[in-house]
Amino acid sequence: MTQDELKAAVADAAIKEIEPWLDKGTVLGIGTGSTANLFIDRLKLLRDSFKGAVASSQASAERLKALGIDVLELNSVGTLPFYIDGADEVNADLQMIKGGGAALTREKIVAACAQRFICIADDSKYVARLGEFPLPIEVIPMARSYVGRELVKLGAEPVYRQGVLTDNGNQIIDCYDFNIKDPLELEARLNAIAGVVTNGLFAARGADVLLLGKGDGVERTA
Ligand code: ABF
Repeated sequence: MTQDELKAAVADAAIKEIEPWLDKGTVLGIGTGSTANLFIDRLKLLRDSFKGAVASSQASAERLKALGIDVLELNSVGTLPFYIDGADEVNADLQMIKGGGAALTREKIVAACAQRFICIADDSKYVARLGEFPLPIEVIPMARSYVGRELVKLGAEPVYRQGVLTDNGNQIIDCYDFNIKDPLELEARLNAIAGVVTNGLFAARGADVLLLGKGDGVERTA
C-alpha cells in the first residue's frame, strides 16, 4: 500500500470509531494536515448525523465549510467527545510530535478540550523515540532570537521556519537534534521559556487511541 492508501485506511477507521457515538448534538474536534483532510472528506457523508465541528486551523475550517459542515467557535462549545488528528511522530505511549503544519497551538487547545484524542497516522510516523522529526515551537515574534538561544542551551539546533506565520500571527522555530529522553519533562521545560507559545510535544496530553495504517491493515492501540 502507498502512504496515501494507508492514510485513507486510517481515515476510514476513524469514521468507524466515532460513527456509533454521533448524535445531533455532537461537536467534533478536527485536526489539520493531509491525513486529517482525508478524514474531513469522509465526514461529508455523516454531516446530518452530528451538529458541527471545531477546527484546529483556518485551512481545516474552510475544508469543513466547503462540505457543508458547520464550524463552531470553541468558546461556544463545552467538552468535545472526540478530537481526530494526525501527527508527525507518535510513540508506543501515544505521545506525539505535532506542528509540522504550523497549527500546533490550536491543535493543543482543541485536544485539551477533547474527551478522546484519536490519532490517525500511517506507519512512517511510528517511532521508538520522538525527535527525529524536528520539534516545532511557536514563538511570539519579538522573542524568537531569545528562545533560539535558550534552545541551544538545551542541546537543540533551532532553525527559524522562514516565511511562515501561524494562524495566531506568530513564528515557528524547528528544533533539530533534540535528544528527547523524557517527552513529559521536555514539554514542561520548553513551555517555561518566556516567549514560547506552544511546543509540538504532545506528551502531557497524548492520544487516547492510535489508528496506525500498516501494510496488513489498521492497528488500533488504546
Ligand atoms: C497535523 O498535521 C500536525 O500536527 C502534523 O504536523 C501534521 C501531520 O500531517 P500529515 O497528516 O499531512 O502527515 O496533524
